[in-house]
Amino acid sequence: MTTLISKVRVPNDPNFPGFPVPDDGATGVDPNILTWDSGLEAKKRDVYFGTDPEDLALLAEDLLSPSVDLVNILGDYLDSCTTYYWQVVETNEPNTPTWERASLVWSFTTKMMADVNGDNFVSLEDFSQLASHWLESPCAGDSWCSGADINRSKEVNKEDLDLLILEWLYTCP
Ligand SMILES: [Ca+2]
Ligand SMILES: [Ca+2]
Repeated sequence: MTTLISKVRVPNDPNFPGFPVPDDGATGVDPNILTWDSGLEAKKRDVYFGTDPEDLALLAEDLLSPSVDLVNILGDYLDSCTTYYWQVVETNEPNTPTWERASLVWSFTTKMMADVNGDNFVSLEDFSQLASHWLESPCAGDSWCSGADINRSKEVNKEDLDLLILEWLYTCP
């Protein structure tokens, strides 16, 4: 059994995972995918994720590249106006790692999911965008039928309309 050596980070140390996307502290975002720059010589990566920075859950492990398909792994859409936290832990040798290096705990805050056009207000413009994609399927990839598939179910239908009504005339605090 090898004992892992956890190295102590210094700011912007290229040995550590850094430069998260979305940016640390970004607001009004709705990311499908989380990416970052790997530390030097990192071979595998685990990602931890959640709404409590003190209690993050393992989202994905043994990733070969610095990218995680957030929405597909969750199998769900993100909550509106919610701050999520995430942290990356990288190791060198996949099977017998001699070190692991953790990123800082990064965060981002989501927009309202029903704010299709991203102006931080749920209004007629969002409704008309939803209507223009009505019953479109399958919505996938990065755009989710231009955001009209509010709940990321891959179809624009009444469920999305219900979510829009729920957030009608609402802005994130
Ligand atoms: Ca809007
Ligand atoms: Ca949908």
